Amino acid sequence: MGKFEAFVEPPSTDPLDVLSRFTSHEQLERILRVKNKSLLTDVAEIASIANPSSIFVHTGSLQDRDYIKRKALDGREELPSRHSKHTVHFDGPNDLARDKANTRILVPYGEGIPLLNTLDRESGIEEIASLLKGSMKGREMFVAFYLYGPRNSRFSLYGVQVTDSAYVIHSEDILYRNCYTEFVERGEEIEYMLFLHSAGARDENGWSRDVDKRRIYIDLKGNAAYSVNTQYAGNAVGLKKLSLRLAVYKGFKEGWLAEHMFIVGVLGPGGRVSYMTGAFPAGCGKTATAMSADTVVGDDLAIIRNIGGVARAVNPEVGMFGIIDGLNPVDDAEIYRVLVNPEIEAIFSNVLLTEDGEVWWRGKESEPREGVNYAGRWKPGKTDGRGVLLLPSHPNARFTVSIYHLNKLDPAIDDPLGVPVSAFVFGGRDSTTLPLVQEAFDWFHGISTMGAALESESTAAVLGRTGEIEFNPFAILDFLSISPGALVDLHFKFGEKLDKVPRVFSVNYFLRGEDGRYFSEKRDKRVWLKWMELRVHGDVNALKAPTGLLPLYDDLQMLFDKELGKSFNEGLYCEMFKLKVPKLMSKIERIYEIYSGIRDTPPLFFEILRLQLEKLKEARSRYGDIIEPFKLDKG
Ligand code: SPV
Ligand code: MN
Repeated sequence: MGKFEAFVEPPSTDPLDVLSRFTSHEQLERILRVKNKSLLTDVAEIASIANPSSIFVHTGSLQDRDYIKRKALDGREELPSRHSKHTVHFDGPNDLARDKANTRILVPYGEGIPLLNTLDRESGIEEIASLLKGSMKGREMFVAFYLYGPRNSRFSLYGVQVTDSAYVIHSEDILYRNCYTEFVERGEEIEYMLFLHSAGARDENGWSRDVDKRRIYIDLKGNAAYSVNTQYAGNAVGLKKLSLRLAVYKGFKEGWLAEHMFIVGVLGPGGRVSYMTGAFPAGCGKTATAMSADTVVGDDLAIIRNIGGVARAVNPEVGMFGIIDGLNPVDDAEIYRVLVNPEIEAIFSNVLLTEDGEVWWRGKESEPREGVNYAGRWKPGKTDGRGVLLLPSHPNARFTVSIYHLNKLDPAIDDPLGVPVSAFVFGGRDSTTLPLVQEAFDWFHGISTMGAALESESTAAVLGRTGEIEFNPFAILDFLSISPGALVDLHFKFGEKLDKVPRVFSVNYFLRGEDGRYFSEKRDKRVWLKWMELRVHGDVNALKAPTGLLPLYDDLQMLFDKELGKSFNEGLYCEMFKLKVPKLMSKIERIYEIYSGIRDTPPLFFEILRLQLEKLKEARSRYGDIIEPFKLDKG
């Protein structure tokens, strides 16, 4: 009995009979080597409903990888560029980002999850089955197997992707480790996440035509996700963010963390390495922060478990799907070098592809020339229907490359036990309120006032308006499958059981002055990381603010000089670290109010927030509304 059994007509017979209708002898052999009955049933049911012309089973071999790339080009899902290893993919003008409104968690009838977009499971599956009906007619259906984590690791999960898009599989070939072999060797024992995707009907450009019927449903009970009428990777690549929701749910049941976090190593005195994980909403400098560290384990996702009392993290991915807009050779030297190397395989999405085959994005040294982009033909000066200038390359344009090309790749990338985490960092896009960096008083204070209280202005990574301040706990609200209250509780309990509890920090690169100018430059990220590293080891002192511990001016001055050869004046320090008490109080009040409506929030969380408010009130009566950092005592 598969997930779609009720929708197969005539009712499914033996999956083998069904599969043999869609497969050549060779492909049938490949799938039959995977001895997992429920998987065969799922694939057979999907094929009966979607009716592809054939099925291709990806074994992970080089030939199969080449076949997928060729299919992506033949089907014009990817366009060639001047360099044979660089291809360009366009999602279509109405499919350029994650679709929050149509992404839902399927739950039992009558149930809901606070703040999440849910739908009753039966209706959701029925809707997907009807949208899927005949959707792969005339197209090949690909079945591919990927690991979500290192090989031979207790952290890792397994995913099976079924899709009619060669671009989706090509992306996954870059982003994840293939595990067909593991499925052949131990198929029956493997518990897998199933990802079903169809781009649906396509228009003359190859873009999904029925984006109004775009649906992304996450089926917790079935350990599956379904996505139709879309191509944008955040909606379509199952192992990316659809898997994250399934992992969050599994982690919640089993007591570990699936996070929207980078994992980096920061070098400290004497050559020590301190690993940090950092949660930032999309478009808030997460990849850039990762690249500014000394070593990189991951730039987007982390699975963190308690191993012998230590929080250890692995990156479930081996590639990056990062924002390319603005990447330039000065601020982003590490990744820029990879992206302009013609020998490195890369997919560029929603950039400008010029007539002479150059891939152009904002940040390239050349000027953009005529070509095609996310909205069709483009030339300098082109406007949209309302007279607004069309950007040559989209703000959510992205690159897909393997992480193994980074010079800074951490040697532990494939370690089944991951790396020990000594700091959790939370960052958002907040122009007005939080100081540049601060350290929490302890785990519970940090989880409550930094992780659970994260707010950030919306960006182009999600369809809809940008620049609006949004509640985004742990920078993972878009990828949650449990209540934010339960997530706080999970973090509390996770920390409680550790012998070595990570320190918690918040950063805010986006703080601006009244003239709208950012106080912090892109390359300053390195200084904030280095300060945190010194704090982890108790090497520098800090100022005790009511909301946390702040850096001393002298320490930052030393780090700016040492890391960037840059002077750092006291006036700027004051702007970055002065506390605006009324704004900080309103933030805590807003957060308190939100969680008051979430029943499973632990009582300790409210206690911490009340205490935080008390401290802010006391400070206000002592110092007034604005507190200059120089007035604070050392902590
Ligand atoms: C994000 O939006 O957080 C991303 C890209 O990392 S996506 O795959 O769209 O989620
Ligand atoms: Mn992300």
